[in-house]
Amino acid sequence: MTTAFKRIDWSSLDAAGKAAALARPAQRTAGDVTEVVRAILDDVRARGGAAVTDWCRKLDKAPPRRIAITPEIVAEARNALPPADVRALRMAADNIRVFHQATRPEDTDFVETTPGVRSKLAWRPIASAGLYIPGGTAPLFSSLLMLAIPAGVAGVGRRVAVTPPSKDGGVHPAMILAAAEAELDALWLMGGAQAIAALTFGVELEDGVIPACDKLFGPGNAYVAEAKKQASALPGGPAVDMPAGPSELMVVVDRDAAPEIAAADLLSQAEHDADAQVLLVSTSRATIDYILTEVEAQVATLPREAVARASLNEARAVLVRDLDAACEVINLYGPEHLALQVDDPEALLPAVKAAGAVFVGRFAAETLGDYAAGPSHVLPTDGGARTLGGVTTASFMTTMSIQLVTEAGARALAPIAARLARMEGLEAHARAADLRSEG
Ligand code: HSO
Ligand code: ZN
Repeated sequence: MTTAFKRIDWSSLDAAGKAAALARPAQRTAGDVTEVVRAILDDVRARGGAAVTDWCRKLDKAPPRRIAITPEIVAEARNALPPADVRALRMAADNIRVFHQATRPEDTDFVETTPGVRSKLAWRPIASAGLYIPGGTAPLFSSLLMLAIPAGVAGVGRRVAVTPPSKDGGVHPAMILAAAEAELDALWLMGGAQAIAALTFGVELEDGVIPACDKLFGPGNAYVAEAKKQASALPGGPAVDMPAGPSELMVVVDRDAAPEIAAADLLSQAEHDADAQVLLVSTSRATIDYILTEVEAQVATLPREAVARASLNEARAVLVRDLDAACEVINLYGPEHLALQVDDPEALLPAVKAAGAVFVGRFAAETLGDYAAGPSHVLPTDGGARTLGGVTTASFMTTMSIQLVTEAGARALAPIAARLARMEGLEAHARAADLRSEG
């Protein structure tokens, strides 16, 4: 057996050992990424669209291009795909829409804190969202659905989707169909830090105008992630959804788990990226052995074997005494995806506090969630799940409080506020309150 999983015996570790055992490996691509991204952002700020076009030509060998999602283009894309592919995409889009419509947050009721003083929280969509759809080794049209549909359901007025061109400078027909399913009016073919710069500053390009966006969403490579970070740090810069690094999956199994299923799930994540993180957690050493043997058998048959093997080099298999310890591992690591393949997985849920998406039981493959179950697959990595959820309609919205005060309410509350204002030495505040309760 040659899979490279690092074996960890959890009960032998102290607190520092546990933290070290679960540490994410340092990213290979740190180096000059920061400087390159800074140069691109500075250039686009100074020169606008011309700079974006230059960087696109230089890095992607194609100028930025706007593809209008017209009925003709959509028909052409549909004809380029087998009907079953078109139906699958439609079904995924429908499920994503239904889930996000049902989970869109609603305004609260008014709460009366003092007679005559009523407040509530109201949700509003943000005005514009920039959606980055990664290209890389595979065109991830599923990520377009997972961002643009929630944004649409939230009611975002302007959704600007960008994706790198394929090697021949074009776009996969499924990307066009996904854009149509999400009711986008256009798709911009451009990628990398220059696309993030365009969405940050707003630029005029040959094919049209890209508006500066209020918030930027979506996963991407190290340059894209760094560009989002730098953009959001600019004065008045856009907000960003979350830091998104390499994808992660933690599979928790007990002795009765099906090895071929656990192995298949681990590999489904490992094939994404050489930096993808996969972890197996089990109460049984024998089960770990079965699963690792199965991983080895399956990986050799994969078209993306080399990528998967590179990822497996950083993979870990953690032996735990019981499922309480498994939950300790989960919550310390905070995986982007968590699969619970144990006897009574739902019983474990209350103890699970930190995971982007939880796949419950042997039938809940992460793959189903990646494409079609409904919730967005844009999720926090790198332990972000300890404090952050994945993309939802709420990610595309804000709350504002609305406060209604009657005359009686003002009489009751203004003296209190005035007193507190004077305690803080803020006389103008106090007078503004006094005016409401006098007379
Ligand atoms: N597992 C990826 C999403 C994805 N999988 C897209 C297939 N296509 C990150 O959550
Ligand atoms: Zn995936």
